[in-house]
Amino acid sequence: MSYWRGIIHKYREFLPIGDNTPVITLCEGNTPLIHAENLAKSIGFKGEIFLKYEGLNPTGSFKDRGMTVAISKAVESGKRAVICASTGNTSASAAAYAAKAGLKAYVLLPKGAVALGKLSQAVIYGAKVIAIQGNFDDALFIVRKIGELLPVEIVNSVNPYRIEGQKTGAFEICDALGRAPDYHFIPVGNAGNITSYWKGYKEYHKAGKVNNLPKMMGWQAEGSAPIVKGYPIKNPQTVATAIKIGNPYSWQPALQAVQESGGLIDAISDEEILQAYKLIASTEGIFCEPASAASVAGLIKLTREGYFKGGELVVCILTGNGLKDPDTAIKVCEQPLTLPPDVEEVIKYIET
Ligand code: AN7
Repeated sequence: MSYWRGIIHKYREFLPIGDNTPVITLCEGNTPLIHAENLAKSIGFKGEIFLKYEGLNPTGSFKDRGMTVAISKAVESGKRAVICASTGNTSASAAAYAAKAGLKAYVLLPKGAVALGKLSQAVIYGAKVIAIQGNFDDALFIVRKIGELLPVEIVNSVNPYRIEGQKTGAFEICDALGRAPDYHFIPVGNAGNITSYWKGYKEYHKAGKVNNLPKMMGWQAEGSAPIVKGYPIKNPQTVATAIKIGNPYSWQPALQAVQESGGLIDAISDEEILQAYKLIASTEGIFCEPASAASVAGLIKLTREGYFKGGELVVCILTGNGLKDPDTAIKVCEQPLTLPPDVEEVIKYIET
């Protein structure tokens, strides 16, 4: 049988999985790498763009790649409960994998700052949801303290197994392209994912699976750009709630990824993020969440500035599914028409 059994089964030799590790999987990974010709044309990019659509993971984001490893290792070490702070996606993923493993899950969310779809996921999977009257950074501080005091496994990306699992995204891109891209565009929040991808590319390169390495191009939201500014942001703001993080845990490894690869980390405005968000949907038929669109927004910005010579192979990571945050889509698009139930009334609006 050759059915897809998740990233641990596929990439076991690259992961810290032993004979006694119980594999807790929801069959994550194997997400599509989509050739975005329409998008390239509409932004005037003279190379190839591929979109890695991580929104098609089991809970709708890239977090599942890390969570299958973190939860499997938590079970192996005898833990009965897991805890995380989250802007939404980590909590959805932790709750689902904990449900599958039969563990208790505690998720701390910044009150009023999590997209409704993500909150609904944490609740239905049976996690104990605690809304903190503060931001993500406050919640992560509390989680790390509790992790020191109680035998509960932290499943934020402070947990190195999360980074290990997430690096499999890089393996899939290399397997699909037969090489690494020239440029890897990615949104940056807590900075775990950019760290993971760089680790993955380097390991695949070292193993002789690819001969090249990409430049790592990270994108933060302007009102929430501590790494770009060089200091923590006390009160981060952005429409892209997933990356509304003022003091990222993986700050240093993210900078290292950018420096080693010859890439960059920069900021993009909310307006540019929302324009990219709409453009990805209207040109490629792909609905990602606002934070995910930061990668494409960054590509658009650099293309306009004349950064590229032409002929480059670029991968943009679309980290999460747009259905998690329908409120934002409805807010930024034209409102639906309301008409009487009458052919004559409706036909006025149909162009052929
Ligand atoms: C869609 O869920 O931090 O730089 O608590 O949900 O690895 O943090 C989410 C982050 C990008 C940023 N895109 O990744 C959380 C959380 C989406 C995200 C990021 C997140 P990192």
